[in-house]
Amino acid sequence: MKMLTELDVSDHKEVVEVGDVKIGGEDLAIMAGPCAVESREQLLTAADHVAKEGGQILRGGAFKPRTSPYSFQGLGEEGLEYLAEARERTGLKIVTELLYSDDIELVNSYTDILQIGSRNMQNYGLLKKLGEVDTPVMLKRGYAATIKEWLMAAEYVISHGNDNVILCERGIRTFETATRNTLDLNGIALIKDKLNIPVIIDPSHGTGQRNLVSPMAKAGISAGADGIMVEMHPNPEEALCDGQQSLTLDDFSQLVDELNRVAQAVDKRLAV
Ligand SMILES: [Mn+2]
Repeated sequence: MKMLTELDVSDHKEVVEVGDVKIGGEDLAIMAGPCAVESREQLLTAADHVAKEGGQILRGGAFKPRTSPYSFQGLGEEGLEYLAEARERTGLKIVTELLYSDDIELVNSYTDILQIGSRNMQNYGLLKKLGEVDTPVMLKRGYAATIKEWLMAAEYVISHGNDNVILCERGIRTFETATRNTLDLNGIALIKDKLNIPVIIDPSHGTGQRNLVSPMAKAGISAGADGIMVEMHPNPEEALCDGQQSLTLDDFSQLVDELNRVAQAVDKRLAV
């Protein structure tokens, strides 16, 4: 029973509604798009393809937390404007990362889901501020965080007033170096068993390799995830960020087709 108590998150929602898109329950959510918003043309090309294949949510970072301060840091508000234009054009919802507390008003004025990245999972000041908005928050797992620490981070947002929380498993750092991270499918099965809080799987960061994204996306859905978030780029070779793990447009089409069959096997459906 101790274990159950430790995994308890108060008043969480089992289904989070993002406009008319439901995350959780019987629906599978598909979130896709480039790691970073690089240009208007790049983003709109990606958005058109996500919409064409039946995805519901467009991802794209306007503020990028990069390991090196000399790497591309994102387009900032210009990137948010392109995301808003893509939403207008396709009807897709938008998910984008909020990196700094100071930007919460700005990012919240554009996005449908506020993404909190792995490096910010335990930024408690930021988490408390997220309690003050109603916008759904997608909380990525810290790359060195236990499941309990991750759930406690979610609890920060919920206990400060925002129960629209979605978790995202994106892999953790282990002794294994052959892949970028180790995607913790145990965590998905455990959370769905104990809590039924919505969980999205991110096999792009979880593996770091394009060829592993599709198999691990399917594995994540089989383990109980409520949807996927994948990186997809019109031309991954030219990507300014995470090209090696980005699907091509054709790869993405094939993945959606395969996910349809996996969804049937686990009594879920691709939400439209
Ligand atoms: Mn990325």
